[in-house]
Amino acid sequence: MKDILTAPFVEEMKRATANMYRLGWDERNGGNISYLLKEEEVAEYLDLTHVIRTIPTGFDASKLIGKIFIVTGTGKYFKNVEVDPELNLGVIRIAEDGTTAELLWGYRDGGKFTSELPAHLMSHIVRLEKDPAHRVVMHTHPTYTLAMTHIHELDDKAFTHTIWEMCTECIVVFPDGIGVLPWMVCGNNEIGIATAKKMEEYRLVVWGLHGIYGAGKDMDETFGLIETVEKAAQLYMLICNRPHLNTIRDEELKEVAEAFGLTYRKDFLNL
Ligand code: 2HA
Ligand code: ZN
Repeated sequence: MKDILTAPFVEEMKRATANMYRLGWDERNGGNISYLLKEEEVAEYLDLTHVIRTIPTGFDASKLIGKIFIVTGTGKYFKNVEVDPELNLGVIRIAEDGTTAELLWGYRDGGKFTSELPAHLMSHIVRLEKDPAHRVVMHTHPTYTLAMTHIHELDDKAFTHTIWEMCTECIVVFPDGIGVLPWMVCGNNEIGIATAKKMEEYRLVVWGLHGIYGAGKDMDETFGLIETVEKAAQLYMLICNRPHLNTIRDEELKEVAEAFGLTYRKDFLNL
């Protein structure tokens, strides 16, 4: 059995959390990541018959029975993941009952997975139905995206349109747009259901006055989606109170989307 601290999936979690912390997105215990792993890759590092303990999830994830995830821990700080992965991360498998997580590694201090597990697992279920290659759900508190939710209308079309307008590449990176939820209480099944509903249409879901969710087929794609939104939101916050001399017009957004042969949200343009 190989040492799990050398596993590529642990390394990817360390790198992602460290990057996000240093970008200033994940203060204190802010943010969480879940990453669906392949059974055969985990079996190189862990005895899959050895369950350390079981933890109730509080909701039914029957569609994910037997699936294994590496997940950031509740109350744990992104800045500490790279220093002590076994304390701050856990590898869990959804048990036969669909409502229990079997801990295979991690949460060494008796801890458990992120309080946002409902939003993560419900999003995984929806995104896997859209794309069997889907793997990662990431939640974070990027500063400018969050700032933008204070001053911008919280509507899918309006928000996506403003972000697309900020830089040419945005429509190329997320032609499917951004879903937006109003302020809601976090950490419960209700926000999980609302997030997953948006994930039927989008890989990006903004939580008004809280943060953002991204979903993708690997860590780079998911991180890249969020950092592109954040870059555009930063541009918006830099220019929103100045006269706009130039803008990317809707005909030009259409031109870019067509030049790249993309299926995009045509109904989000005013043409
Ligand atoms: O895990 O970000 O939304 C801490 C959070 C909750
Ligand atoms: Zn959060």
